[in-house]
Amino acid sequence: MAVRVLTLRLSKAWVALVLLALLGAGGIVYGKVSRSKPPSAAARLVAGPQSPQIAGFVEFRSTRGGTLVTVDVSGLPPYAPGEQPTGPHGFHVHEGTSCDVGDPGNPFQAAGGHWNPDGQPHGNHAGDFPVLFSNDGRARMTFFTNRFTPDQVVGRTVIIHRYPDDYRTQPAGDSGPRIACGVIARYAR
Ligand SMILES: [Cu+2]
Ligand SMILES: [Zn+2]
Repeated sequence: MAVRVLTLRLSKAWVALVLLALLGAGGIVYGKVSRSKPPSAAARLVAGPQSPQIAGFVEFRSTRGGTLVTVDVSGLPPYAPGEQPTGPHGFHVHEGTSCDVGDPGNPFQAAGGHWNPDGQPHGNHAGDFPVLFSNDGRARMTFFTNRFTPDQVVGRTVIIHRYPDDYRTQPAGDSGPRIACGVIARYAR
């Protein structure tokens, strides 16, 4: 009888332990899955001739009600104050489909103007993004937009500019030279 009670208690304890382990493991797995969910679309950034050390990527993930945009870029030029300061950097989706450098003095003109499917003024283009703040050349940012799904920007381009975007000057916020470009492609799993 004593042995039976002991067995019963042990088995109850084991059930509790196994349940706790499953819950714990489930939580960890869930967290990992949500953080490492693959993007639906992504662009590898190509450096322009004015800042050839730039490297990085932009990812687009579907989320409830819109898209999470994640950028991770290094090799940005050091901040320089002035009437047109170098940094923080204007950052947009452009309507063109090519990152051909073209004229090295005025690169990436093949990327065209800001992607603007809704006929809005600059500052409210679907392709208008927050500026990138460099930390000794590195910028990382994730933000939410409900202006497009990842599929809708596949084939378009992302551009990083030397100057900040003022979000007022038409048609492009006076962001100046284009220092990096990436063609957005469907992400290969
Ligand atoms: Cu731009
Ligand atoms: Zn714009």
